[in-house]
Amino acid sequence: MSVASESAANAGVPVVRPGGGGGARYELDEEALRRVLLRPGVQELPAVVVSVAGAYRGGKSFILDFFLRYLTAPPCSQQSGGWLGKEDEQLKGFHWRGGGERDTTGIHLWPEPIVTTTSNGEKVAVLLMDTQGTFDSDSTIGQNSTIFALSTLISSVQIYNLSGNIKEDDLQHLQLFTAYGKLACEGDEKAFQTLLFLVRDWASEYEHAYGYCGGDSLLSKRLQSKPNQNPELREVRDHIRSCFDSIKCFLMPHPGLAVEKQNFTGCLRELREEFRSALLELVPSLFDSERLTPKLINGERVRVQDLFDYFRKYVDIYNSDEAPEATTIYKATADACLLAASRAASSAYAACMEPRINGPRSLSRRVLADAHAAARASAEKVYAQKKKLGSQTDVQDRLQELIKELQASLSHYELSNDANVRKTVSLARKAYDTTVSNVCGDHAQLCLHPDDLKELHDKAYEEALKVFDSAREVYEDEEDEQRTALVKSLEQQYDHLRAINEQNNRSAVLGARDQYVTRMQLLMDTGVSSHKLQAQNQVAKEDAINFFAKKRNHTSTNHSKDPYLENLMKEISSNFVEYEKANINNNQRNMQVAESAYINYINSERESQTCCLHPRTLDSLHKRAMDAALEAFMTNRERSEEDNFKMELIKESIIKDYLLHCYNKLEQRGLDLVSLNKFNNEESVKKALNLYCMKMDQYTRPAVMCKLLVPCTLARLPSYHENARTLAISDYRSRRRGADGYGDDAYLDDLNQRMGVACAKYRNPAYYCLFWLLGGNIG
Ligand SMILES: Nc1nc2c(ncn2[C@@H]2O[C@H](COP(=O)(O)OP(=O)(O)O)[C@@H](O)[C@H]2O)c(=O)[nH]1
Ligand SMILES: [Mg+2]
Repeated sequence: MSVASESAANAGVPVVRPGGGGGARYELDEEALRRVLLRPGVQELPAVVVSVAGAYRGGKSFILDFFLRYLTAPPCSQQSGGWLGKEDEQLKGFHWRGGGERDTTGIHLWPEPIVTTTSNGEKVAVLLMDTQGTFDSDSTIGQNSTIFALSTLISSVQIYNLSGNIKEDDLQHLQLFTAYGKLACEGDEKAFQTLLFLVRDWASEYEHAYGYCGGDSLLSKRLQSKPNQNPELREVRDHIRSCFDSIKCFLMPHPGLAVEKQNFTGCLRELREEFRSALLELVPSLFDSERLTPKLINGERVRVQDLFDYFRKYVDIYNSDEAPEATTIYKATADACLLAASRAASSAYAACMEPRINGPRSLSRRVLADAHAAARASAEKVYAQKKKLGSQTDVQDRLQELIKELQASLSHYELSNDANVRKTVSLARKAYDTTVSNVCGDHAQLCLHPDDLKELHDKAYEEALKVFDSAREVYEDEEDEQRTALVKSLEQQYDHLRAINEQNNRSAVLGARDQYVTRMQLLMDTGVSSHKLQAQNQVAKEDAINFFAKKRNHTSTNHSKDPYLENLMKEISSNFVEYEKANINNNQRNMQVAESAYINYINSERESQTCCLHPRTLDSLHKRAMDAALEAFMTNRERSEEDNFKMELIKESIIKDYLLHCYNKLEQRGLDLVSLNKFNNEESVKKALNLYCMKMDQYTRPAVMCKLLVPCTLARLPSYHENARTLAISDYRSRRRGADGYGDDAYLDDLNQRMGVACAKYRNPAYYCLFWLLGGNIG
């Protein structure tokens, strides 16, 4: 083993730098590269290229210098471990004390390839590569991707120097670098050879031991891809595995507190024992003659001088317009990564919203707004927690996009919620209608007492709101406009039902009144007794009430006041007043008929106004005329009645009621006849008495004329009296009508008595003397 003569340099040679001159993206320092690679005696040898890549101040140069110590140590000390150096020997080689300053990012090569021999005696040249990048902005990530990709393409062992642990973003960066590296590869074979995760300052030795042993177990845990794993994470792992032939991991302990001191020289005594042991395990694993890994491209060993061409080729590719800007790739990856984060956030949002929207209850405006706010907050949290590539601007922009998408989702959920509200409202309205239908299936037939309708509405309203409230989520202090609208529509429905109810109640009243009228009309062809009319009124009224009650829906309860029933009663009362008037008219007509019959009868029996009758004859005539009148009165009634027995009763009642009056009238007329008859009889008595007196005067005239004849006249006076009396009685009788077979006749007695009195005058001589005294003849 030998070290090239120009080993005086104590720093790596920068061969590739980002942002080179002449518009190229990357600058290849061909001169420097030639100086390293095209050395006689070395350029022909197969190359073993070990690269250490990672973030700034990660201890890369420091560890590279131990690689140098090993490679430059004599074989015996390589085997004994003496290669680690003396306890106080300062560590030299790649410049490792960065302090506050930062080395330019890019690829640095150790100026002299180190020639060594493999176990089968073949000479190979080992090239040490220091690749440093920063990951603090889009552009540097873009550039670093290229630098890292280049170093991975060129090296046979890529050591990914990480601090503390293999973190998720370390894997994501690696995915990006390797994806970019793959761009420059041809064929389907694995693009890269060996990857070694070198985890510095490993602190969880109890969990995973230092060295390869713990490294392997940590690695298998980190690179494990599980079926139920987030697809995004699984993809990163699958990709990394697909890129490398071999992947290993080594856990380095912390070197010790001395590294933090300003005067730290890197000499052995300043390093922890664990760190030293780890070096003794790590470094030979890379450079031991048994384990050297020559660089292969397409299965062919690559010579040192070939690397020059590869460097040029790869840099050209990344500088050409065909290759996408690393930034673009990075951006694409970052975008995909941001998209994945935003998808996860959207899913979180949906996971919060779906159960609320698809739940059994529709949400009020405020509840929905709050649900959205909460879901959005959890989405934003998920987004924030996701590992993301990309600049702060990209992260923020994607977040704004996400918020817009969530807002759009909200509109979608609002529509669903609206549909739910409509369903809720329709269920509530149905509950209202069903409650009403329980009382009256066909709402058009609704006929209830207004109080019952109000009660029914209240119950239906309560049912409807119960249904609505149970399917609605709303804050206690919130005014729910959907509920307000429902309440309004239920009130309108009530108004509608009230109108139907009013109409039906009115037509029930009309129907009932017609029922009453029909029944009452039966009595209106003829006059009936008031009692009968009252009885009929009662029956017709009950009929009407029953009719009205039947029209009412069966749950109608009894109320002390029923406006419609009251209306019906009023109608019936006013109708009854009319019927009473009509009945009086009918009866009066009947009475007139009866009266006419009476008069006709009397007139047919009596010859003239002046005829006088014996009072008993008159009485009997009156009774017969009365019968004729009654007959006429009753005949009229009988025509309209059907039941004989009932007819009899009616007759009775008629006599009792109207004929009492009628009788009186007829009696009055009878009485008039009596006084007329009395007058006629008295006149007849007077006329007969006059005739008697006239006759007696004739008989007594001679005695008046001559005193001498007085005694003779007085002697004949009884016979004169008898003759005159017979004449007078005959005259009296000639004026009488009808049968005269009555033994007693007061008028005749009166006539006889008055003729007796008159006769006494003629018996008195003074009667004659008076004439004489007066000196003359009376005749
Ligand atoms: N904590 C810690 N520090 C280290 C380790 N190795 C080296 N250092 C210190 O880290 C600093 C940077 O080292 P350097 O090799 O220049 O880092 P580079 O920028 O990655 O090349 C130096 O001061 C080293 O002493 C290590 O394994 N752990
Ligand atoms: Mg360094």
